[in-house]
Amino acid sequence: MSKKVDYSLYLVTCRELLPPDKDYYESLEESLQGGVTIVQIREKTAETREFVEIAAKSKVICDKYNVPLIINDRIDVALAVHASGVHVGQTDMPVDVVKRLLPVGSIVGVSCNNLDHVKTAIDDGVDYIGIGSVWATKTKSLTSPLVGVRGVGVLLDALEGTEIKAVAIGGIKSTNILRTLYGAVSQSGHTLDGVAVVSDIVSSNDPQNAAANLSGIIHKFKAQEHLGPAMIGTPLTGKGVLRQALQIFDAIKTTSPLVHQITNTVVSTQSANITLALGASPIMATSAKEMQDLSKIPGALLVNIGTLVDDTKEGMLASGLYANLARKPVVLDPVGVGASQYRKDAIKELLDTWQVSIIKGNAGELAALSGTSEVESKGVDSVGDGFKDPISFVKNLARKERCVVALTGKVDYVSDGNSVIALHNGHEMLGRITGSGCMVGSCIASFCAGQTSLPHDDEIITRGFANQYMLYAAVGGITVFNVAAEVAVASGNVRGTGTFLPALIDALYHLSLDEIVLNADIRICT
Ligand code: 3NM
Ligand code: MG
Repeated sequence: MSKKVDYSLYLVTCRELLPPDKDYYESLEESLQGGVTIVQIREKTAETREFVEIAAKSKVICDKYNVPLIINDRIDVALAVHASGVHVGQTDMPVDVVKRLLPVGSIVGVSCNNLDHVKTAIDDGVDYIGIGSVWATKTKSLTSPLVGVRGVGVLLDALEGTEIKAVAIGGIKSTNILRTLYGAVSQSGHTLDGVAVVSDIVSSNDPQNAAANLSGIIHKFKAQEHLGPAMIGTPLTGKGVLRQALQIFDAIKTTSPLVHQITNTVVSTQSANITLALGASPIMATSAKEMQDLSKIPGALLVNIGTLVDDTKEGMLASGLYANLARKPVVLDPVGVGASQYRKDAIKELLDTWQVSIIKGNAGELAALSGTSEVESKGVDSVGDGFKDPISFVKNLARKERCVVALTGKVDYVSDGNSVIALHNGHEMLGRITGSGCMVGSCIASFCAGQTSLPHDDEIITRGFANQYMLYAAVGGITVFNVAAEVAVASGNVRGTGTFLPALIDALYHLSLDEIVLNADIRICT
């Protein structure tokens, strides 16, 4: 029997977190008025009599709003107040016993932290699972590792083909809920049925507003979920993509958008110069303390981990979060991520903290990032010929990370998880100077900023990190840089690697639309 339950905004109560002087029942009712769709009463220290009284009174309030009431852990309390169901943890009463004790049709949910938990929950035939903790939280002392936004998707995969619903829990608030909803996705594209929240609602003086805020984001997200990668005018043509890229190129020249770059110490000057040559405006700030201010300026963010240290990592974590909030595109260049465990851990932390719009890397870097050993790296360089099937690789990684992926190499491959585009421009001199990959990152970020400056008549909640627009930015950034390299060598001014870099900057500075059209080699892969 299927129970029609709206899990989208799942409130878990906690009297200890109420603001001073805030009445528990008043807070509950206000949060229901704000759009909470299901309530779990969670009492860890109340005596049984008190728990039953709270549950009974809460039930009356929830009934008024036609919202199901779930009891945490206590079957007896649920039976006593005719609750809609029970939620149990991994060390609570086993689900088969819970189901035997509760009336037929009751909702049974279970907390899951890993794949084994989910598999057991499927065998037990629960109605929903609570996946957590996704983010760090002070509300509950955690005994299991954090799942992380990207880890949720792996658990959602296991639910494919079942009717079991899923909510995420732990540290979810108005500032990270969109990242949570957008980033937690199964391979076949299923997202969460809802999010469960304690402190962001309960500890608010205005729980109605707090709930309405979350509910608003959830509903907008759900309404726009169908606007996936397919939104790009399909079928794509090389000419069509080029036209879009040229439009952005033009927008960069006319609006000179700011491109915030936290990059490595080897390349920062040339990255700033290449950005200027393109007509955009670089700012190379690294301190976490200035990230909030910088996110207010429109543009895009580039994060490059080439010479990562702890302090800059703090700046990167903060900058991406603020960029997400401001719906500003974020480009990640995971330089040399395969070289050390420190870099691997850092990339995981960055990708679990914010939603990236574009990931750009060579085969070795993207292999390390995705956890495959198919391609090895030597320091920051990729070893060997790259992937056997680069087209499938970029497409799958783009789906998994919910972003555009650009794999650089002799041929560059760009995918939004739907289409794959091969770019055949470039010159072998690029491989002989330092920082050409990093400069490509600057060009892509400049195109993201240019894209953001273009007028849009539709309101898309995930705009800043929505891949449907970022595909053109990635193609544009890579193409103009590579065409500039060809033009630089053809100019006859290059005598070696020393003169190549200034010739490249000059070529990009003077690059015309005609030159791009004449030289660009953009091919749609089938
Ligand atoms: N269960 P907040 S985390 C009740 O991981 C609960 O199963 C969790 O509170 C789990 O929204 C959690 O304030 C607390 O972070 C969530
Ligand atoms: Mg429990």
